[in-house]
Amino acid sequence: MIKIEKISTFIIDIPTIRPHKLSMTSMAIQSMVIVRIRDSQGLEGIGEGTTIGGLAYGPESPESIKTNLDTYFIPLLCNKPLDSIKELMNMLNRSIRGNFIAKSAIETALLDLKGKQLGVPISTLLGGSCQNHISCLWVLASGDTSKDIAEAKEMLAQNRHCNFKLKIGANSLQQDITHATAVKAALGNEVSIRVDVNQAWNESTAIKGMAALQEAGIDLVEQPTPAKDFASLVRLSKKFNIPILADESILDKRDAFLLSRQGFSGSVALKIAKAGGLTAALDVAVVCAAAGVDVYGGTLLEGSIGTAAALHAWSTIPSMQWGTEMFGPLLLQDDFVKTPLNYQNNGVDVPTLPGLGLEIDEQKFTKYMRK
Ligand code: MUC
Ligand code: MG
Repeated sequence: MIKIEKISTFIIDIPTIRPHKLSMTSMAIQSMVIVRIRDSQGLEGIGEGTTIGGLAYGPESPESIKTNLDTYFIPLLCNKPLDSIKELMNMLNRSIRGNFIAKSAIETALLDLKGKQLGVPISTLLGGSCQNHISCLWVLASGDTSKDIAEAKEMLAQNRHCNFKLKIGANSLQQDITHATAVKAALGNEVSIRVDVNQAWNESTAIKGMAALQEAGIDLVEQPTPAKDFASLVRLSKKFNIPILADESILDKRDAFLLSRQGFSGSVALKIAKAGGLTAALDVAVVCAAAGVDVYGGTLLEGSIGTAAALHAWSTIPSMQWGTEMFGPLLLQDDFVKTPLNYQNNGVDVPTLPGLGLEIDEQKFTKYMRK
């Protein structure tokens, strides 16, 4: 019987190509927790647990993810048979509350390992891919309108991305509206522009903001109000034609059920990190499909490992009406996988090699490892 022999965790710090400004923080570096699981045959699975801005985005930080993995997860997993990933994840979910990002890192590494054992990509383990190339937008968040416009024009010229998301909510409403209107006017009607407020508005600000964004031709408003304020999302989704994308509000399938039952008519951002893994994120997609709610492939700005894991999951969803934002690796100055993901033609290819389809470059890994 093949067993889990050893699990190691690392924090990898890589600088971003430019400051990335969100409503709650500005990022100059991304810190990724990497999990390496070795089985009794000597094969290795890798996983990633990553968040944004330390504790600025949510209750897990890179340091807490690593500590909790080392202290609580690893003793539960070591020496366990690798027959059923579902049973291992059920065992973790029974013993450990929350810690969704850490759980996502573990499930990714287990799936990578199982895929390598069987010689199939993770998408096959999840039932099979419906698409091998997935659309991917770019997030403009330099904090400067003219820089954002120049960046978008370069992406359009290279055919690298044709849709954009603006990070707003850190400035006054008037400044944000002026910014979004200017970007939309400069890029034109062919280009889809969405905004992410990251919970920064209350409902009355959101009413003013959404009216102005709708007028400016913005296509989608992500998480305008606080995560727990389901009632405002429902009211706003009924009041405006411009659709709302629920992000921080929806962690798991129960959130998706409760929000849609209250009459929410927008869309939902899926993230493997929010849900606690690939299968849990796909469960959210199933609830959304049953409720007639569109889905979108979201990121917590993971590097190549977390991004590839999500791509395998999203590839099994028959249709993602809003595409994805799996651009995380492109925001980093360097990578520590031997062959990075292939971004082309306004999207990214789903890897096809066994497991995640990625291999660690050990020299780079050591270079960026937090000592
Ligand atoms: C979020 O809230 O959507 C995704 C892209 C980005 O720039 O930040 C994230 C998080
Ligand atoms: Mg968001």
